[in-house]
Amino acid sequence: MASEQPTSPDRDDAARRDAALALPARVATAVVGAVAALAGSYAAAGSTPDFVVAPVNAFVVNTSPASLVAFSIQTLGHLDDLLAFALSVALTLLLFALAVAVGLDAGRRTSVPLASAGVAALAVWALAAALTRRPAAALATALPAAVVVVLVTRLSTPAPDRSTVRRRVLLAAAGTVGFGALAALAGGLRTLPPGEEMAPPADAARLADQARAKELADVGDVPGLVSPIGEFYRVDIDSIDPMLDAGQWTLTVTGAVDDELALSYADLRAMDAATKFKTLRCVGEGLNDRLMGNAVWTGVPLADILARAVPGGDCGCVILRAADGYYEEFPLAALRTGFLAYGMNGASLPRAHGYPVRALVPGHWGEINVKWLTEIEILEREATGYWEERGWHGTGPVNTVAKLWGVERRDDGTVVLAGHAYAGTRGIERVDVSTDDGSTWTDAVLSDPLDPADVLGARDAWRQWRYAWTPDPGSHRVVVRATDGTGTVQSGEDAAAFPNGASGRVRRTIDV
Ligand SMILES: Nc1nc2c(c(=O)[nH]1)N[C@H]1C(S)=C(S)[C@@H](COP(=O)(O)O)O[C@H]1N2
Ligand SMILES: [Mo]
Repeated sequence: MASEQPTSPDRDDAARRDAALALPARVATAVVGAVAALAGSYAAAGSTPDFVVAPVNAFVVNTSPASLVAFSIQTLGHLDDLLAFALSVALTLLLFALAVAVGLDAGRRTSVPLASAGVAALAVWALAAALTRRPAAALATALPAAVVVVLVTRLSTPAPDRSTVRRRVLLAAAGTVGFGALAALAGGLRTLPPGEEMAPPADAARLADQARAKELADVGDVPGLVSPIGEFYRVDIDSIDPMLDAGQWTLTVTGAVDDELALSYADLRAMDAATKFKTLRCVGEGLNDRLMGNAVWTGVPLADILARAVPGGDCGCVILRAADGYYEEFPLAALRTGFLAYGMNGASLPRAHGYPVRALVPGHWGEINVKWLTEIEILEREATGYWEERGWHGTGPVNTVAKLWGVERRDDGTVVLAGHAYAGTRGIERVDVSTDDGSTWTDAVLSDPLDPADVLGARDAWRQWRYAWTPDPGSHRVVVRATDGTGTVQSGEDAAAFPNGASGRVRRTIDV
């Protein structure tokens, strides 16, 4: 005899609820919850290493195979950073979506009210805390994600059907967009530049005036001799820069030294300051690219600090370490001529350029000019720097280069060619231009050299050049080359930036 299976209304309801929250709805809820979690994190942390995307970005960057990094820097240039960042955001969203999904799944296995939201909040919090190691700040990710889950899974009688759940997901998504906008504002305020105010050093204004006075007239839109802070190129391993508090910052000098030192920001500021020009150039830039800039830097000569520590060690080498996990090894002799900068163009060193303190090493490729500097370790034996582990050779002096950044055709038929030339501490002696593919050469006009104004007398700043020319009709192959202060002419051998820095001469075809 068939017995009637009594169906409890409760179980019916649970089944309905479960069916309404089918896979597509759970996926959508997980994604919306993940977006809310990221927005919450951004609202609390801004664009700082406490933002949950930052550690994922650091992981992506540090685990990318060297060959891929070299390839994408050369083919994508700055897009490479953007791509890595987009990938990091996507990966972070995926991780948080999984955490929310864990909650949704747990909720389906129990009739405890709000179990989904509770478990989702816990999973999201644990993930954020593990990524950022900031358990308290991680709450800012858990709360918005939990609200999304509550909005979708909250109990109602009768249990929601699919279309009700769909409406709820849309509502949660719309709410998350609004919350995201507010979070963007709040995060933006959190990321205001660090507040250290610096009275402009007198020398900074004097040097800026000097540079302006020495700039060549009539070079079109070729940049001036000092790069404004907002235009100074930037190269960072991570997309999100460290945000350091000068009051908490210390620089240690460790390793093979007679006296280990720990210097505070106040200690540095109390030392005798110097202000000087220095040009920086990235080893990874293409021959005629613009990852090269010049600024007026204020800070303390490293010789004064090393004199206190008294370095020894057998390799004559040193490694600098930074708050973003970056490290570069190079000869101690180069560091002895170096400089710790806390000012740039008369203002406090900006966060993007290493606030509160960066190293500047005369004449060397940008990469050993370590930003957000935290430690100088004098080594006993050779080590390998961040970029050298990835195949680059960028710890030495820069290659000589003349850039062709301006080609201006005048109504009277003149063509004005102009650009910048840089050879590190060797200085630029001459720039020649050929309009016949290198058969004959003519001197360009050069801007007067910027004052060494450097305690060490090093002439480590670029010069502008200009060449006005009245071409015959036809096609002309223009080539430029610089000669450094030792009389050595810029190499004519073409090489890509990887691994030793671009070499060869900038060429351009000009049709008249
Ligand atoms: N801590 C740290 N220092 C760093 C880098 C970095 O990623 N992290 N990039 C280096 C590279 S490759 C260059 S070319 C210069 C660029 O300095 P800028 O960003 O101030 O122009 O900084 C160097 N110092
Ligand atoms: Mo660089």
